[in-house]
Amino acid sequence: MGTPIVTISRHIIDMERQFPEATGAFSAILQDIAFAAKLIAREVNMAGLVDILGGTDERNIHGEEVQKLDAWAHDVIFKALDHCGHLACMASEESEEFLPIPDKFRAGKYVLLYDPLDGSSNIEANISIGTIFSIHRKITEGERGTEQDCIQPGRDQVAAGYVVYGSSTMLVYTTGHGVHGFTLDPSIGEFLLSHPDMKIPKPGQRIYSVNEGYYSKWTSGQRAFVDHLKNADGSNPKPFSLRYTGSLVADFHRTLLYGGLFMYPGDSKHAEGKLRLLYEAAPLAFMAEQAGGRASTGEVDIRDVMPVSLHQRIPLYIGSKDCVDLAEEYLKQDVLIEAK
Ligand code: AHM
Ligand code: MG
Repeated sequence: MGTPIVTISRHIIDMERQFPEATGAFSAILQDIAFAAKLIAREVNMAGLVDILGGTDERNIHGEEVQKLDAWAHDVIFKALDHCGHLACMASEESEEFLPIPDKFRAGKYVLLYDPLDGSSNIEANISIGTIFSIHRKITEGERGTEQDCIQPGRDQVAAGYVVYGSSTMLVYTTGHGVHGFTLDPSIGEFLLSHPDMKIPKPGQRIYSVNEGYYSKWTSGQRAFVDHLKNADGSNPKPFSLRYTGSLVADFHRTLLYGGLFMYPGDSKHAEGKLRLLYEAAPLAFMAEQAGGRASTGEVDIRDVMPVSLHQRIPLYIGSKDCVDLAEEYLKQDVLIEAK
């Protein structure tokens, strides 16, 4: 007998069996997310073939161009989960307001937050893009969810994960019991367990990942840190390698597999950086922590930040614990430099 083939459904059910109090709600939500991911994977793979590329005329609330596939993925995830009966409400990076469950459907006790298609500006270049999600418990009274249910600290997440649409499609998730990765076998349409209990390697590869084009806008501490990593200041025996795709899920996935760190710092123009706390930073922080790594704002753990609004941005330093710790040390020396 060879190694058993574990589908994502079997894995979720097996995990849930270990917890007698589990109701099955969780399995159902994760399975619906996996279903939506398959639909999105199919569309992403077809993107070069069909007339689905290019932007709509609309801009999202962050002032960025919304590409058709983003809007479509937003709808697909909502519709895959609105009727499951386990969600009180949802919130998506592509929607200004939180998303109530339609009145015609039963509401449940969980809340889903998602970034339907992160890194979508990379679609036409065939660079990997991704979906990011996290699940919280509903915290307010009443049958239906409210915006307040969506605005919770990362520390209170009950599950998080992402899907990377790359050379293969992978779904990676945690419920707080390790990080597990599944690869989509397109011939049978199933996610199969390919990366059980993922850990960021120690020592990890010496890789840093950042958009260094913003160097002139960075603070002195941020500049000093990157100068150290690449040994521009002569302080590092061996320079780190730089890898940056501009697609957070792809950059994080590599960091999870190889180690090193990804960062999207604040700068003199955007003190909070670019990435969203609830849709991007907090879910990946849960994954990093479960894989033995860390995620920080540069000052405090991402998971401890109490959000104040749905679309709030936050600086992000994430990956191997030693690298994130070192970033924090350098950032303590920060003196803000005027933008050039
Ligand atoms: P998006 O949510 O609009 O796709 O933007 C987020 C993306 C991340 O995937 C990536 O890390 C970052 O934007 C890249 O930004 P930049 O081009 O400034 O380096
Ligand atoms: Mg995004």
